[in-house]
Amino acid sequence: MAVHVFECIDGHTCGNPVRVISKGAPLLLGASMAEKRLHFLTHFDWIRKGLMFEPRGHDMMSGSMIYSPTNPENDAGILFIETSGCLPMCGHGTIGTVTIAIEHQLIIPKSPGTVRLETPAGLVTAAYGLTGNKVDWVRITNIASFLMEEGLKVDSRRLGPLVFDVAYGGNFYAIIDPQKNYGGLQYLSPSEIVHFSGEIRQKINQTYPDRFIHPLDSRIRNVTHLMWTGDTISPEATARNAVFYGEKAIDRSPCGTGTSARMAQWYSQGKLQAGEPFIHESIIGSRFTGRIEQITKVGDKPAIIPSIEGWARIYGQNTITIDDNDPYAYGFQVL
Ligand code: PYC
Repeated sequence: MAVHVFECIDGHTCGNPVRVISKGAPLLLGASMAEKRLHFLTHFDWIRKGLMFEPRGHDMMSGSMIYSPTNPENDAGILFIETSGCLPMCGHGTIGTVTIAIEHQLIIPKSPGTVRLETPAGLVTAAYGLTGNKVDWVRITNIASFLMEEGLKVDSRRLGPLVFDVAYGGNFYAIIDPQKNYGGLQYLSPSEIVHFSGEIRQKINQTYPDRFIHPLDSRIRNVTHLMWTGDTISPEATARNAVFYGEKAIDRSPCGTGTSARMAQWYSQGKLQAGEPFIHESIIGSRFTGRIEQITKVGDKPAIIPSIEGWARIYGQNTITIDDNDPYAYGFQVL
């Protein structure tokens, strides 16, 4: 029996939480963050559960641990932890982690103003702007994102037949745009999104088994996130979305990997060109600005290299203990 102590710095990116574990992260084995992620999931997942779920966290809690890079040209490696697991890539998590790491000097970049980060999904660079020692904004250049499938069908118990596209932006997204049985995000309440999404995601992965696999990394597979789209709140925004993930979470930020996936969808459908700003609004109206930086390919699929700019703020520091003697040491969720 032991009491495990974790020093945490808590913040949020455009409303969605980011808890950076500054002390107490376990030593991980592996030649890349993808391998270290698997080592963590096999041996240390209790840490994620204890720090993310209730009573120390909540349904939307997410965070990260910072590691030395495996390639000395890079500045750090990053492991994302969430109630939903360990994502290959997390946009809001990267923006928040970079803000916290720069302000608290957890990462000293080799080239001030840019952090080169090894994520399980690949190399991500993050430019940032400072006023004094506060980070005002972070712009990440994400991994290659692409439209995987278009016009697939699923039957929702509550909404009836729905058509969706699947795109990758660091996670696989089923994107549900307005159509006959779904008028748009503005017609659904947040609790309806949570109630409808779990069943739809399960049916999508059951109906299309082994269909959504990253062409270059078969460890990244299946639709994990659902994106509901709809009318913007502000006339300045290009588009709005609500991303469902885990069992009960809706991203409060506009979702970095989701924005990347949606820009890839728009690019492939001729609705967005390289260099055009894509102002993506979240369920609470917070915004990321995306841009297509480069056109590329993933396997035989046309792909984009997207950038996503947003901001994060720190709101506290926490020393959290996980006591093996606590019946809820490894958290719980009320579903
Ligand atoms: O920003 O990429 C993101 C993200 C994924 C899940 C929650 N946020």
